[in-house]
Amino acid sequence: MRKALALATLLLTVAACGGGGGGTPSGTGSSGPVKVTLIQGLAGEEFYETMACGAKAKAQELGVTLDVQGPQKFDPTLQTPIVNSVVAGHPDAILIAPTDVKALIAPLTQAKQQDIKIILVDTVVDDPSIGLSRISSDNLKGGGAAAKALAEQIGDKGKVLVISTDPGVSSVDARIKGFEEEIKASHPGISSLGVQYSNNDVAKASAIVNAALAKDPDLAGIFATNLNSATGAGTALQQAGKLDKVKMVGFDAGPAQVKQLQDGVVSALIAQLPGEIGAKGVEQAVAAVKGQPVTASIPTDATIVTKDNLNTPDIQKVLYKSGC
Ligand code: T6T
Repeated sequence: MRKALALATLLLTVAACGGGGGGTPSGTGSSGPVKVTLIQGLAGEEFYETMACGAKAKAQELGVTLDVQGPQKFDPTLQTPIVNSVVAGHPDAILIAPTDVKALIAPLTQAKQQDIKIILVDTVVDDPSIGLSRISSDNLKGGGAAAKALAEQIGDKGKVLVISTDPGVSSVDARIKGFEEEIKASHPGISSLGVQYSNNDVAKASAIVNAALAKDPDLAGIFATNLNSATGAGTALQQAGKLDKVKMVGFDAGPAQVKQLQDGVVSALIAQLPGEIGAKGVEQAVAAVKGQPVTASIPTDATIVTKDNLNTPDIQKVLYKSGC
């Protein structure tokens, strides 16, 4: 486990990126600080709240006026009205985590046509012309690391199940791809039962696990591709008394997930750097508004968290928080 986990610590150097102070943005004609709005994928969820904290700190440092908004569910039908309302207020730039690769293309195209600079954080849309900068974890690599970690946990053999949120979310789709490619390429003793979708709902993730345990009592491992899927899956394993039989690796490191790690419910978490994603998003937004160079793609680090390294200072720094 330690070998795989040591190897699986992902170091994706963050590309240097342009920054810039506040002040009168070029091309907008308006005076005063650069105005930026961060549109989260889900308000109140620790990944996006940690992102907002990073964005707020950078905004304060650069003299940027930052507004943060987000839908109450990770749902494009709820996020789109927020985008439309923000566009009507005409900020200089929008940072957004699109909740669907296709559904957010039209509203973001409207924003682009009004010369609002768009920075994509965490997730993307299928239209490559949208997003002057795209900032996220290397999710394909993260999925591969999860596969290595889970294989180590289950003795490189047995049935595994992937639980994700919804098809069409770029981040978790890439994690699934990375996971399945690694299993297929290097773990012949492991058979994947495929992917089931929790719609980012904790209770639904639990229900999926309960059904999977009934259908495949010899289930050996679970990969949960995001925070709520992992929390729900872990709860089901604990309540079913299957912690000794089924091992789990989950993406993200929110408070509930860290407790599950401490309680032995989950074997490893893959912590992203949402705070850094938010901060770099603000930097790129200011650079774009001021006509300075912008970095098109910025991959950020992801780190495997285990019981063994949880209390080290470096790991404590990457755990998500509910507010700042
Ligand atoms: O895993 C993160 C994020 O990277 C993903 O795009 C959606 O789910 C989370 O927000 C966690 O809930």
